[in-house]
Amino acid sequence: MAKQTRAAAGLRFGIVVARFNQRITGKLLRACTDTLAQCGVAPNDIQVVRVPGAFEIPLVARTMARANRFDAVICLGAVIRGDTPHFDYICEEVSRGIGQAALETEVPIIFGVLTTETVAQAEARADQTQFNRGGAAAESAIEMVKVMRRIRGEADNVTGSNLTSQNGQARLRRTR
Ligand code: INI
Repeated sequence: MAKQTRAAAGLRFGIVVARFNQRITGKLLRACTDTLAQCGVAPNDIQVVRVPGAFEIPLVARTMARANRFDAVICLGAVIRGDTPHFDYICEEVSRGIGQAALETEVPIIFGVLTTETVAQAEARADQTQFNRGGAAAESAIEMVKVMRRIRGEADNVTGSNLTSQNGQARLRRTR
């Protein structure tokens, strides 16, 4: 269990999570919200929006980012290769769409979407006891909020300044 910190207290996060492959995306979501909570984010400062599949993530992520209600948006999904080129179309669109939304809105939008060849690969990356991409996405979101605030010269009320990761669980190392 990671050490509790208040490093991200007061920050607000939107999470967009795909229902497709819910057995996996549910675990990503759990690790993501657990990590945010461990870093001091209040439950009321987290809004979770569910979408049918990864393809729908970019539109909702962009809309959340433009709403001026979130310091960062975290995207969670699991795209697993099947027998058709469907996988490639979805992966291309979700990655391009998330990247484009972040550049357009200048709000950190984190790519926590698994793109794997097999179900086993996806399960390994959503395992609570191993490296979990949902927890890592939460860490990246906190770090990016801090990075953007520093670049903009804004007050940085986030106390830790270096995030380190252990099994996808956040640990903050205070450096000032
Ligand atoms: N959506 C996923 O999130 N993961 C997948 O693996 C997947 N596959 O394999 O089909 C998937 N398809 C649904 C897609 O994201 C859209 O929801 C659907 O096409 C409607 O637009």
